[in-house]
Amino acid sequence: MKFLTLPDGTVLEDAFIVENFLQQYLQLDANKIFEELKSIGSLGETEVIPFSENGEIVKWVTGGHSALKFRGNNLKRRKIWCQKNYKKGMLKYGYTGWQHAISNATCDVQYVRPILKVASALDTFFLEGTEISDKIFKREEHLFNHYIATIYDDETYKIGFHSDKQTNFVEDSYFLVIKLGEARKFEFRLADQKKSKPFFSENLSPGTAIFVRAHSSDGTDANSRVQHGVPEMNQKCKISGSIVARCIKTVVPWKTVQKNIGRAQKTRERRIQRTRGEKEIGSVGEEADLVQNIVRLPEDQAKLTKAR
Ligand SMILES: O=C(O)CCC(=O)C(=O)O
Ligand SMILES: [Fe+2]
Repeated sequence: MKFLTLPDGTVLEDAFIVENFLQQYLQLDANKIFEELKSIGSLGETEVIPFSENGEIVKWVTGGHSALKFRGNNLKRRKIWCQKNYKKGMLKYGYTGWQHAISNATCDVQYVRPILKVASALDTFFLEGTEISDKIFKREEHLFNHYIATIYDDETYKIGFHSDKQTNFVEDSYFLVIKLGEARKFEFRLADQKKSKPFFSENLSPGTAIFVRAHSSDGTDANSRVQHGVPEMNQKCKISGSIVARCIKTVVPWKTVQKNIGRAQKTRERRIQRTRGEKEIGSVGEEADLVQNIVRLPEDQAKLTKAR
C-alpha cells in the first residue's frame, strides 16, 4: 500500500495505490478479465441505447455516441456502466457532461461476467476484514454498488484531469480504479492549482488498484484535494482500460428515468428546430460567418480544449 504524497510532503492517508491488487487480494487474473471485457460488442454510434427490464443488454458505448459526446466533441474513450439492485432503479453517477440519454446504458452487473467477478470478489474482500478493507469499509453503504469499465484503444485515448463528481456518492466512501491492459500512465495533480504539473505520474501495470476517499462532510477527502487523469501518450501504447467501482446513493426509479429521457429528447429537438429556423431566416453566407465566429471565440476554444 503506497500512500499518495503531496509536493509539500503531506501524506494523504485516504489515497493509496496497491500493485497487483486484483491478483493478490482478489485472486483474479487481470489479463483474463480484460480479454473478457474486450470481447463485449459495441453499440453503433447512431443506435438508440436500449432499455431492458432486467438490465441484461450489455454493450460498449463509444466516445462518438451522441449520449456520451461532451459539448459536441467525441470522448476519447468507451464505456460500460453496471450496478447492483437494478430493479430498484438507476444508480446515478452524474459526472461532468452527464446526459439523461446515457441512463439506459446502465445494466445489471449480474449480466457482465468480467465485472461481476471483480464485484463479487470485492464484496468478499471487504467483508473479510484486512488492513485495506478496514480502512474503507466503515458502514454497510461503503460496499461498492456501481461499476464503470473504460477502454482506451490506443495512446491517443485519455481522460483529462478531474476530481470525480461526488454529489451522488455515499458520504466518506472510496472509489476504486483497477487498471487493466497495457501499462499506462496515471497522474495526480493538486486540485487548487489547476495548471500545475502532476506530482504523481507513473505507469501502472494491470491489476493495480487506486483507492481515493470522496465526499467527506469537511471537504478534506483526497478526491477534493487532488485531480486524477490518464494522459495522452507520445509513444505507442496498446489497448488499456480500467474498472472503477463506486458507492452511489442516488437511485432514480426506471419510470422516472424514461420520463427524463423523453423530456430531454424533446428539448433537444426543439433546440435543433429553432437553430434551423434561424438559419432559414438569415442569409446563408452570414449564418456561416456567424457560426465560425462563435466557434473561434477564445473562451469557446478554451472550453473545447478543456473538454475531456
Ligand atoms: O481509467 C482510469 O484509469 C480512470 C478513469 C476515471 O478517472 C473516471 O472514469 O473517472
Ligand atoms: Fe475519475
